[in-house]
Amino acid sequence: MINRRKFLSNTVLVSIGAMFMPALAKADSLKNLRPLNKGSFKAKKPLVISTWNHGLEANEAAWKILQKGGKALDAVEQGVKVTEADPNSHSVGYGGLPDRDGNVTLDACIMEPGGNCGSVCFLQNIKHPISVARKVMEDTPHVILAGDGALKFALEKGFKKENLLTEKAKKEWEKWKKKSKYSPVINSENHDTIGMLAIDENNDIAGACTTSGAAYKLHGRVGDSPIIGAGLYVDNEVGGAVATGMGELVLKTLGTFLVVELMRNGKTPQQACEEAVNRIAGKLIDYKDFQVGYLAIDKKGNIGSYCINKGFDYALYSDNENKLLDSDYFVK
Ligand code: SD4
Repeated sequence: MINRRKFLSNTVLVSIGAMFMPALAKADSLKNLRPLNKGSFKAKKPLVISTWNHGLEANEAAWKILQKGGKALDAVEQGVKVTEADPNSHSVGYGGLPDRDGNVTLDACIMEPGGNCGSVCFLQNIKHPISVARKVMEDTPHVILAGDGALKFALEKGFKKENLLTEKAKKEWEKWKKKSKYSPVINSENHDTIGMLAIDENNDIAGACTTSGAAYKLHGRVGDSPIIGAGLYVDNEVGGAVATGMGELVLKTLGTFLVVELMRNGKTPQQACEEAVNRIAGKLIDYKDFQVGYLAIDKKGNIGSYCINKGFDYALYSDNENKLLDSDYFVK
């Protein structure tokens, strides 16, 4: 059993504490940041794009829908469900690494072309939080349901309660408990939330984002992924963006809303993603110790991505080809 007080004083104050410090002092001054690169590229529509290499499999499911002339909203929901159900994905749904007390707690949100959105956070024991988020969007007057209320709603809607902590994830957690050291590792080792954006035949854009969040987080912690404008934002007139990585950095800069607003004001998706990473680097101390990756598309099918540290990749399915691409990065 972890001694809670000791854990809080030793681990949270020292390790997580660095991440939450509101300091500006050591952050890079904005004038020192790298000039923006113009390199967005255009993909043929319809298209689907998603974070990390598990996006390849998720894109396949989304593409089946897009290819038949289906809706972007259905495509992104069905796409990310593949990752939610995959026990080998340790940062999404079933098989996700638990919080420090051994609970798998899930965050997800979805946004449709009409500007409606739905979200669940701190949800436990439901394999497909993205589908619950869609029900929140479609069947309630609300945007976010959390914790027990989200679970109650899911059960009322016919979702089944199940154990999401796999033996493998439990073993990892037990190994971690021996030291109880909270030190988030950047990149794919433990950051692999799936965020997905699609443009359908009608030229409508939708997005979805789902995660079990940062491994061994404090019980009750909610990240950026279920927060509209942080983990995901879509404006059907302009484009969409998703975020992955250390949610606290994304929340502090409201990253995906920023990316979409920058595109509205004339930036390319690539420039917008770079500026959103620059914003983090310009404001937040210790940003180099963490990974954040942004992925964006505009209404014309231009694509951009950028991240803090090397190692973020994403999957693009367009023109009958599904491929994995590396993102450019800030810390060089
Ligand atoms: C979070 N952004 O909960 C999520 C974690 C993540 O890739 O994206 N991992 O902070």
